[in-house]
Parts: sequence; C-alpha cells; structure tokens
Amino acid sequence: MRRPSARLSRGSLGDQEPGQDYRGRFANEKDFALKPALCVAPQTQCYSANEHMLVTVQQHILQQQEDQFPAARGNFSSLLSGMTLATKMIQAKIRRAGLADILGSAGATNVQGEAQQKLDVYANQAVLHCVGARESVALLVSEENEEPITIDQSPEGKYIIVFDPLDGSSNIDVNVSVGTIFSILRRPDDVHGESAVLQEGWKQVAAGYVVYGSSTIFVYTAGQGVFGFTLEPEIGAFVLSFANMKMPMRGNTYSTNEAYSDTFPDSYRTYLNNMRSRGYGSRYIGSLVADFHRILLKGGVFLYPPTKKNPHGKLRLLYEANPLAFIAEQAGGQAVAGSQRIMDIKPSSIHQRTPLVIGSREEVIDFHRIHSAASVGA
Ligand code: AFP
Repeated sequence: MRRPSARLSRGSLGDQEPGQDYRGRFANEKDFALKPALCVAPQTQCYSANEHMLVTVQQHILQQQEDQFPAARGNFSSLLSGMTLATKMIQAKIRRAGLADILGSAGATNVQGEAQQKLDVYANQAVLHCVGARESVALLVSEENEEPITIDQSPEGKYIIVFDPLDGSSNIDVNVSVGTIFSILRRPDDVHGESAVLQEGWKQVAAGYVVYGSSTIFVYTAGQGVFGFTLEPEIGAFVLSFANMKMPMRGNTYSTNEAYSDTFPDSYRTYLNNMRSRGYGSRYIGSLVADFHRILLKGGVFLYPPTKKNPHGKLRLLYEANPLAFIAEQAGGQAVAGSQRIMDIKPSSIHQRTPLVIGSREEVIDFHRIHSAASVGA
C-alpha cells in the first residue's frame, strides 16, 4: 500500500508512547495532569460545547504528547488521526442508512462465519484506507479479514492496529447504536506477521472506540486516563466532551443476553441471581460498544459468559475485550474472563474468543468472589 508522508509537527507522540506498565495491575488509578485549559476533574466531567473553548481530539492528543513526550515524532498521533477520519466516514454512511443503498447483507460471510453487512464491508475499507496509509503502520488486523495485512516490514513499521470496524452490525437495519473498536500495539523488534500481534492486552499502547448513537462519540485511552469526544456536526470535528472519565464504582444494572442463561456456568447464574435479589435492573442492547458505553458512564456490569453455543465465549479477545478492558481499567473499572484478568491473557490466535465480565470495579470483584468460590467448591 502506498503511503503519503504523514509526519506531524514536533511535540506529538511518535517513538515514545505513554507508559506501558500495565502488567499485573487491575486498576490504574494514576491521575493525569493536563494543562489548566483542559481542566481535569477527579470524576468524569461533562463539557458543553462552547464555541470559544473547543478542544478537538487532535489538539488534545498533541497537547498530551507535548507535555509528556516533547521529542516524539508524530507517528502515533497520526495513527489516531487516521482512526478519527475513518470513523467520521463510517458515521456519515450510517447517518444515511435508509436513504442510500447501504442497508442489508453484502451476501458474504466473514472469518467468524457471520453474515457481512454492506456497512461492515464499507467500514472495513474505510479503516484500512485511512490507517493503512499512515507512516509507521506495520500490520493491520481486522475482524473482517482472516489474515493480518502486512503494510511495512521495515523497522519503520512500528505499530499494529487491531480493530473491529463495525461492532453490532446486525443492529444497523433496525436503527440501533453500533460502534468501531480499535487497539494499538507496538510491533516487537524483528517479529512480523501473526506472532507480532499475539500480545497480552497490558502491552496495548492505546485503545478506543466510537459509538454511533444519538450522537457520535469517540472514547480513547493512551494509558493516561480516558477521554471522550463528541462529533460536532457543524464543524466535522470530535470535540472534548468527557475529560478524565471515571466509571462509577457500582451501578444498578447488569447487561447480558439472558436468553442463554440456562447454559451459563453455575457461577455466572449464581452471580446474576445475586444481583436480581439486590434489586438490579437489566439493560441489553446487543451492541457491545453501546452496552459498554452506558456502563462507563453509569456503572454496572456487562457479561458475555461461555454458553452452549459459544463454550469459549463469543467476543474476540484482541479487538473487542482487550481494548475495552484497557479503557475500563483506566477509568477505574475491571475486566475478567472467569478468574483471569482479560489483559493478562496470552492470545494464541488473532480471532480468539473469550468470555468477558467487564464494568464497575465493585461489581467485577463481586463476580470474581462468587466465581472463585465456585471453582474451589467444584
Ligand atoms: P454482531 O456484530 O454480529 O451484531 O455481533 C455483535 C456482538 O459481537 C457484540 O457487539 C454484542 O455484544 C454481541 O455480539 C451480542 O451477541 P448476542 O446476540 O449473542 O447477544
């Protein structure tokens, strides 16, 4: 793939990424100090879009990196800017669903054996096009492609982008929120192809998602807190709307496909019964990004357990569970697969599935306690 020169101005993050010291830690409570103009709050702070004080996602990333990595070359921020461009293209198509011929099946199945929607195909092409052309990309891994796509095998190819271009796509035809999820990894020296991608989640350099809902929101972490930006349609830019996002320690809802609960392992059923007996409500959209976004803002827990149909869980470790786990932990929450922290799982294949329990810290601790007791008793 031919790439244009994409070097950004001095001061953005390039060779140096945010700290990668996530090994063995459940929650990273580090606070991140931004310049006063961005006004960090200990709790998630909502910004109303004030035209005199707009902070775009690009400005925000550059400002973060200027403070932390003054010698950086801009490669990393260029990657994130490629993602925001792709997601703006995707959202523009989604907003025209029903007007243009973009609803329905594309007539093929993807590597997961799932029917590809026309918008799945478009979203995949948009990300491949916008991110693949950026300098420093070594490999791209998409839910929609069986094999990793090699872009640059030279030492200049430093980053691996793993993504689900359109999560929840079976919901598009009925006008329900969908999303894009991505994770950025550093390619280990002299390692190429699939083995370069098979890294534990704690090695992620950055992760994020976009939820195409009543508004379009971009949420990302580069290991220094979680920040949310709302697409301002008038100017076509993502504008800072949630600074230093923190997930509430508890919520009052759980999110799972209860239709499968008869086939959940006992510990998951015990945990659900426990929550019901404490008066919890249920909310399930069936679009992971949308379900997660609600939990990030309001607290609670999302569960996709092993089921009879999917004994290893349904969700994908590398481009669904890991990026959301990174964001959850950065926001003070947690994410596990049974008794194992999601970000400690060593992947064995790029499309590997995993069970997932993710959400507020206290909720996941409750689950973990019940699950561990059941394992000991078994
Ligand atoms: P689709 O992309 O095929 O709609 O799948 C969405 C998804 O991967 C994830 O976004 C949901 O949380 C989960 O599947 C829903 O699965 P169930 O339909 O089995 O509840």
